[in-house]
Amino acid sequence: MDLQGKNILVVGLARTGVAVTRFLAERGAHLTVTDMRDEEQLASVLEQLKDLDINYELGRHSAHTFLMAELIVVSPGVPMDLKPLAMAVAQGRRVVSEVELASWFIEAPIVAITGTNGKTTTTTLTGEIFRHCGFDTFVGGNIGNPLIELAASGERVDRVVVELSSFQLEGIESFRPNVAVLLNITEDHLDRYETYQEYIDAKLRIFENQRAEDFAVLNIDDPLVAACAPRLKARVFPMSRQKELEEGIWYQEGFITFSFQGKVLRFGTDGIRLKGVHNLDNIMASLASTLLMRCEGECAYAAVTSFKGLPHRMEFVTEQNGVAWYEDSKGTNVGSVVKSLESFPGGITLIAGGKDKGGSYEPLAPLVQERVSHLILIGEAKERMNEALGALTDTHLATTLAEAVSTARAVTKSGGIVLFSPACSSFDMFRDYEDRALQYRALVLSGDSEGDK
Ligand code: UMA
Repeated sequence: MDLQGKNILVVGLARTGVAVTRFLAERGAHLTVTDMRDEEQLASVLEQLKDLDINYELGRHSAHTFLMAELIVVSPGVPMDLKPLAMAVAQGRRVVSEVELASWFIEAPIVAITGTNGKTTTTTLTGEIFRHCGFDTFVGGNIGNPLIELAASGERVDRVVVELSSFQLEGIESFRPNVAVLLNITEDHLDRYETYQEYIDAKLRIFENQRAEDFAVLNIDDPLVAACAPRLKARVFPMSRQKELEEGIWYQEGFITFSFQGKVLRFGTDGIRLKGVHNLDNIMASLASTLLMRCEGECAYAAVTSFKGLPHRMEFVTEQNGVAWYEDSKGTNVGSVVKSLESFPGGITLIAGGKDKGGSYEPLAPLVQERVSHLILIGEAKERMNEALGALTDTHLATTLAEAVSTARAVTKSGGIVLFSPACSSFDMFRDYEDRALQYRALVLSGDSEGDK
């Protein structure tokens, strides 16, 4: 697509917006950039872009600016029902997400991965397998580095692995992955979507432009995922931990079996370092995607066995006075915390809470009752979580994370586990989930030095 002289509006100027702006400016587009944050709040970002000729509309979004654009590129964090955006769409303006824009300039085969949980682990592992098997691979998307960075670099790669959120999928038109993976769907982001169905519909758009020669890797143990199979144009490649399949990938009694067009490969799971039943889904999805895209079994398996997992996902921090402290700051929704609680048989002190996304906390109730000895709640969500879960176990409300950690230290007996797995996003009290993780670790580790005194 020729961008020279085109009137393009970029909405949102954080990580995605900066990369998109640079990419478009370098291709001669006539650019306007708008963000609700003002000049002062964006000072460091504006500094990075000061060599470019750009019109800015900061601290507000005006309908006029949106209507003047021939093409509007939105960041994932910008809701599509934003009034000026909705007006622009109604008047026939073209609105796309950064992923859609990037895909116009990418020729390499794409594996796209979505689902409520496990996306980042699966995306990272899929990238590791491709690289280990000798394919030059770009890994990006919701994982942190926008896909447009690949287009901007002009680099030629053999494979692209992209993690996609429902937000990014909302703004696609022709984006077509050669392999699309749907891991699972549970309630999330009800602060952005009016209904759970809207969230599901956004996720399912990953398959929208696929053709018969493409693959849809589906976790058929999840009824919502399995239900979409009959409607897909791509070849369905099922995965399961519950049943043996004629063709697909499945787990049974210590072995993962991959079967496709008469080729059958078996991989033992004993040698795999990544633990937890939910990780079997992530591993199967990664193996399926890479084996379907010309990786050899032996080489793919070698990459799986050497993979240690991701930061901020059920990370062991330290042991103090017989208490093991874990950090799971990436546990940003209820489904993810369910998986984390399932990893321990009991004796858990759970620190949870943060920015409330409007979903139900009820799915946590059985596990809280069975395995959580103490529940410590923080953040905006604490009252609502307390209403749903507070009566099920010994529950404390804390004003700060420091207070939560010190309460956990006081109530957890030797042999117990303290798990920080918020079930919420971090933006009420922290910059992001990484900042939240680092603050928690610092607070926990300060207990190490107190113990030395
Ligand atoms: N903004 C406006 N108007 C609005 C709303 C926001 O101008 O109405 C501005 C904000 O002031 C801010 C910018 O838009 O300056 C924020 O954009 P953004 O939220 O899209 O932030 P990025 O840094 O570009 O990060 C995004 C993804 N963020 C979200 O989806 C919220 C990152 O996913 C992703 O890694 C990055 O693009 C690169 O692709 C993060 C995330 O939290 C990890 N994702 C959610 C999740 O995983 O649950 C979906």
